[in-house]
Amino acid sequence: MQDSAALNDMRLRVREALSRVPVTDIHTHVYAPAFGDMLLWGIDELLNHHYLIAETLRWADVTPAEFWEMDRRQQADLVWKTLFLDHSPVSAAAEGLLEVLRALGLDTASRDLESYRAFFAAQTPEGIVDRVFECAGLESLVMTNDPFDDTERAVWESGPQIDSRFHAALRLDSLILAWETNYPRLRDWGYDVEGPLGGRTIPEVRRFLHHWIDRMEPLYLMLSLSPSWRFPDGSQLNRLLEECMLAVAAERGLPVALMPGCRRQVNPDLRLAGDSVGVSDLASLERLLARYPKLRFLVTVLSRENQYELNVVARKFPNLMTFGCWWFLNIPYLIDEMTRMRVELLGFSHIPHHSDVRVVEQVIPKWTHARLFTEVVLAERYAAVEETGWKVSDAEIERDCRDLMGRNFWRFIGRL
Ligand code: FIX
Ligand code: ZN
Repeated sequence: MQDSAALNDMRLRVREALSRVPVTDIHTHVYAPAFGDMLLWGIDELLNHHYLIAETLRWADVTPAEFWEMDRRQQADLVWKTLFLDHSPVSAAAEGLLEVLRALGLDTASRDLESYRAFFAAQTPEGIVDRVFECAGLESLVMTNDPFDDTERAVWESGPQIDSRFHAALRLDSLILAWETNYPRLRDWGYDVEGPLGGRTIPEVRRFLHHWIDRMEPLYLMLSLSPSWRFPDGSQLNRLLEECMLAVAAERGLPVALMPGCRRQVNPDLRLAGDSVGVSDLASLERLLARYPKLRFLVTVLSRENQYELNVVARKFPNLMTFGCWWFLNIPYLIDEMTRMRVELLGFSHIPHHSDVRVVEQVIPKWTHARLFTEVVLAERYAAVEETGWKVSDAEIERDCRDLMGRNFWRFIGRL
């Protein structure tokens, strides 16, 4: 049994260390200010986050179709009324929004949505970004960048000056998962490709990838995978994965981020909120890791049931770096469980948190929770270590925290 005074003291030491270490958020869906309206911020965007929309549509007396007919402000009003006034905002997503308001100095007790709107109306995107980076203790973040998104592609093609705290990640779901829909667009852009991957298709897709790597300078290439993904299986998907994505990653010395476990659009009426979860086949992941020992894979898996197995896979393959508590896993209950399991199975050789935020202010609650559970778990583990007579210094605690909150990522991707 751990002595509670010793544990409290250790919590203070870890908290202190965590307050000093810079955070890198390795996967988000926010954009730098140079991307204009693609950077989501402000109270109406916070209320219209798809996590809250899914919760609202469980109560509200409107159909999804009626909801999408409303304008952004009416939608936000409905989310506010349903989740904050008609019921108490206890879900992780709803409470997180209140943490944003509090951190920005707004009075949550007033429940005055119009005063929150007035506050945000007086801000600029650059000002909000600076403020939330400061509040969240964030040094840099990684965006999710899709060349098939017309608005985004136009920005990249205009040669934007991107805030150096925002890094790119080249997302390939549109290319690989939606090949049948999107290969004609490659043809429109001058690539000599064919639907069944014949002729010059593979070298031409590689040429497309090189072009976008040159343009975006991404830190990694990225793909989500359905739970039904199996490897190897000779499928078109795996050919695009191996012969294009992994081949180019190897040529360019880039790591690959894989995200298995998402079942897209189980309820398309909910749009972005309509995706679900399923248990993935991690033996397939093992076979991939074994086939490509020189490639580095960042992996997060969506189902809770896969987490223990994923840690065991990480023990077998140093070319695997697990990261974050993805999406539905990003609730206090599971962040606590997952961080504990990872630290006990892997020590410090993992990346415990990423935020996945879509609205920039959301980094505040995400990183508050990330730090809190890192503190709770590490304090217990350090206290257990010290009970043996071993002593950990403050400098060692800070070193370990720096690794978890940023340095493991930069080292793994070869940029440290
Ligand atoms: O595929 C992904 O990167 C997911 O994180 C998102 O698409 C998802 O909609 C999300 O916002 C989860 O947090
Ligand atoms: Zn994401």
